[in-house]
Amino acid sequence: MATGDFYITTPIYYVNDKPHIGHAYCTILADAMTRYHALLGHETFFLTGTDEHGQKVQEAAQQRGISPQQHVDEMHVAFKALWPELQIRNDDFVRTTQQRHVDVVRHFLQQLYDAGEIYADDYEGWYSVKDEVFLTDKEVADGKSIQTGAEVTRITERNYFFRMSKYADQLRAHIEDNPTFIQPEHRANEVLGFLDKGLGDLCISRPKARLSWGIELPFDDDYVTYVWFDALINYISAIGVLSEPAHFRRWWAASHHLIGKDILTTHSVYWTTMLLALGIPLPRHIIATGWWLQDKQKMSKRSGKAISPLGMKDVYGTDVLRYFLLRDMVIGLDSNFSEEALVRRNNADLANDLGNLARRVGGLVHKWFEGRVPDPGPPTEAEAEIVALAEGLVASLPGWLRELKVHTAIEETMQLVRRLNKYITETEPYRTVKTDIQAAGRSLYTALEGLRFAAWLLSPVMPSKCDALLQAIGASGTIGTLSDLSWGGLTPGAPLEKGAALFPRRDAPKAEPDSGPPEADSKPKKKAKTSKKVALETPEVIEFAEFMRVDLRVATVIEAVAVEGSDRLLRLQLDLGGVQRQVVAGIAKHFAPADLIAQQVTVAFNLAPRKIFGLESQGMVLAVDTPGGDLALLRPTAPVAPGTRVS
Ligand code: ME8
Repeated sequence: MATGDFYITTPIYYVNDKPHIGHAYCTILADAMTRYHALLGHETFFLTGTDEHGQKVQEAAQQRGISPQQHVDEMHVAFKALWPELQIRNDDFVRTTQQRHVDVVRHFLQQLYDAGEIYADDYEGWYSVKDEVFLTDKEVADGKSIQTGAEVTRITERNYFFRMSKYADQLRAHIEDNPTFIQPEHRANEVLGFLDKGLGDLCISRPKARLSWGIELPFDDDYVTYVWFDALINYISAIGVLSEPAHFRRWWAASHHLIGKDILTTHSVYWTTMLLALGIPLPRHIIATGWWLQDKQKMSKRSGKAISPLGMKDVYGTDVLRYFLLRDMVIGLDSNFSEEALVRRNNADLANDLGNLARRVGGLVHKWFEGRVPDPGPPTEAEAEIVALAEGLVASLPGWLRELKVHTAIEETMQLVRRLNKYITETEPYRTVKTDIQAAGRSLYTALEGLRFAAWLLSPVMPSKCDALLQAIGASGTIGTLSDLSWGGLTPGAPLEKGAALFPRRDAPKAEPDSGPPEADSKPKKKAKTSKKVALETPEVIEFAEFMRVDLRVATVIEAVAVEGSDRLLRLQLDLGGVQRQVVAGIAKHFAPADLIAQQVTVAFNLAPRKIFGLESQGMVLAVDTPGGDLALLRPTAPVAPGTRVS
């Protein structure tokens, strides 16, 4: 393979229902990976498409009272039209009902039949209509598939079989000799475990009497082929395995199959043994992603939990949705999907860090430098550190991509953004501009240039927002390859475009639709814990002045009584040195009122008063959860005069 080629495929999606967030994720990830490789200067080819045959599609058409062909012609459009809206730039879209694909499937079926790799036999066993697979006794319990829970029925019929068992050892050797063939590694072990159980032959036909919607076997017109035998071939039919051999060889040598973990066996065992029998090299990599979960369940059309990706896109914008999906999922692991988490990401990373930096810096340039990129002048040590950080990101990117660490590539880029925010706070161009215009210009130039690096490196994730960001910082031209990205590329004097805020803050969504009734005591506590954890990863940076607006004081408890009707609340009377305050605190489960008398506590003094259980609470006592599930009060280690301000 030319080292600079990258061919990526997504699963081709069933058209028995509309696209959902799982489809959107896999396709967005493939798109972002393609764009990252393009940034590295690689030639790329990105294939997606639709899986249009099989029992599920036939049933969906029947339910609608239309022909399967009409159904698939209508349904595939939902996928095809969605991808551009999600800024997905696939090079081809394959449909398994296309003649170019059908011809290839029939050709290979005939080839395998002629070579004796396919034979007829009577089959008696379990069949799952839902998963469209035959199952062995070991894979069934209580009339259900152990793996998927789908109902199974016992059937006996004459069918055609592919000699899959013959290739088990060859496949095992390939997996063992190529540690990055199936990724992540634990999925390769899963496949080896599957092979250890003994590999049978694969039934690759369905009698037309039972299922007519499929590709007819070229050697027996009473049968159509099994939908997986048909679908898997899309990866090579679309790149011209028969019609354009040179094109095929080039891209196939660089092939990456991105799939969900639910279809690992079909890809790593069925597909690979089919290829071995056909004498076609195996794909270079099979990459299995985890699932987006909601309430611990896979989100998909089948579970009825699907959140429309279009819905999220319309509320928050495609770029924000893409950012959330790619930043919050570690490739290979499961992740939880919630609108709340998406808004948190938007506010912390995009509005607060990236958007805020662009706004601060842009505002100063417009105010003091006539809206033009300032002259950087000679750099100092502080700038050198930032240049090293930005250039380090560029150098690390190929490694992160190789290791499938898209979330790391994003996070490290955001660390640069956070560093730039800090740098602006440290170098104070808003102050130095009045005394040392050159120093102010240098700070602002450094921040703009850092933002340019961030825009390039985040462009595979948020293509249109990064374009807008480049305009806003006076960077002209389009994003090319990273070899064109070197520090100092911004031209002094270039105009910055004024525009609307790039990443507006969003309100936290109202209660999640599926979150169930709130439990009086445990719910708020749990929530507080999660939000603390997330905040540690992506702290919402605030200015010192903002922090100083919170008036924290040490107070002495002079009265503590249980609030009637609540087992959680205590009413505390606090002395702040001449001033008294009443605070209602949710600490009754951890402290006896008598033990609190004369204790010192820290209180947020200037909080707006709130009514809690009908009582006015004029502040908040600070406490922290202990690992044992208790609560500890935050207070000075030596006694101080009540009312002393914390600083
Ligand atoms: O299986 N989280 O099609 P399909 C993440 N036609 N990804 C998810 C997901 C979730 N909750 N739910 C689905 C098929 N996916 C076959 C494929 S390929 C030759 C044939 C993604 O419409 C994931 O990638 O059921 C999964 O493998 C794919 O959607 C299945 O889509």
